[in-house]
Amino acid sequence: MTLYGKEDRELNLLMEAPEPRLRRRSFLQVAGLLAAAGVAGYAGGTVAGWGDDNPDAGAALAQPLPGNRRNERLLNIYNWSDYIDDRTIPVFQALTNIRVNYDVFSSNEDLLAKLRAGPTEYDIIVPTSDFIPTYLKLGLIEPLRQDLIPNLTNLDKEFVETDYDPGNRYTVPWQWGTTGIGYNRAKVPGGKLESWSAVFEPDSAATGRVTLLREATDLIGCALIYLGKSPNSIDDADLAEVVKLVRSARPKLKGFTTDTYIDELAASETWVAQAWSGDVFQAQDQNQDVSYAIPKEGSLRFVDVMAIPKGAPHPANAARFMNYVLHPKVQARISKYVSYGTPVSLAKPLLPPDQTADPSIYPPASTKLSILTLTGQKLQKWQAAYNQIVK
Ligand code: N2P
Repeated sequence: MTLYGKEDRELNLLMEAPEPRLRRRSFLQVAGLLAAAGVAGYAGGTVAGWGDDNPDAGAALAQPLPGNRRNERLLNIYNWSDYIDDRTIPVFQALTNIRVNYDVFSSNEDLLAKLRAGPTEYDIIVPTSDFIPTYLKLGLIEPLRQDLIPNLTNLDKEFVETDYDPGNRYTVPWQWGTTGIGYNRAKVPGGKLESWSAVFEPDSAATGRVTLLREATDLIGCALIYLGKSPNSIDDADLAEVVKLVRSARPKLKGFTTDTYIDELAASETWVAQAWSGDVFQAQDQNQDVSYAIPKEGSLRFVDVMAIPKGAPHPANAARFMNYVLHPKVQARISKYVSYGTPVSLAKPLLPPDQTADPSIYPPASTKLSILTLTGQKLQKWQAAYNQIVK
């Protein structure tokens, strides 16, 4: 693979001064405008320097691609909100002449419900890895065209030798991170937070300024950790304690959210939020008083993975996108922007050293972090507990 071609437009894009951050809405507007310009607009984009990452060149850009169920140069992606930079999609479109529709969801529960409701148009979805056994059991995803994803060899071993999908037959990691607390140093006593008590037993002075994640696994898992239980417990008594704890916190909460807390923290509208690591750093870019903590009681680590819904219209286009995303320069660009961890170590030399050295983004092995497993009855039991808390 050519990493540093002379005319490597990807590298040039990466080295340019960072753009002001595009919020979710403005990103979608940009994507919409690009899409409205039509695929012909992208065919003019040169592919020089892309080398063996771009098998399509010149006139071939207009031809249908083999391996899709529908003969269209189209790709429908369904990813989490605030989880991509503003260049990756336009550059992919320009390089491949595949038009991308990019849509966002806000929780694993929403994503799974949508997929269970019947066929969708999506070619790529990005569930959290602990949900993969459920997707497989329900027959909701299909094997990848690995022959179209040679960059799978770029993945770090720990993202290949997994228990949820050994050998990446069904999934390709997108980014990974931790669950913790985003907080405003100017608003919390002593300017520092260290315990889950800040969100599960909030200070009265913070009433209406605290949010919890609207995501069953993080909510239940972290509450179990705070209560000193196993983060994988399905014990009825443990779950009853979790329900009691979070229900008594409710009157002090602003609410449960996964897709508004970046803006709320940035605007100092909220002071304390159960949050995913990179999201908090995105808020910090806008408000220097915002900090991130992995509580002393320990927390959770997650990997979000790309997968192809069974029967998706454009599985070959999806595989091409996965291959593109595994390019170290693309990984670096996404990771730099969203401040989550990359599963491709080859991308790390291309990232700002203050990011790769940041223990909040790349926690040392000594940090108390668990990875959830959602096998057996756990999902149903946790969902029931979550419904008693949130609904
Ligand atoms: C990005 C959300 C990360 C997803 N905004 C957590 N699984």
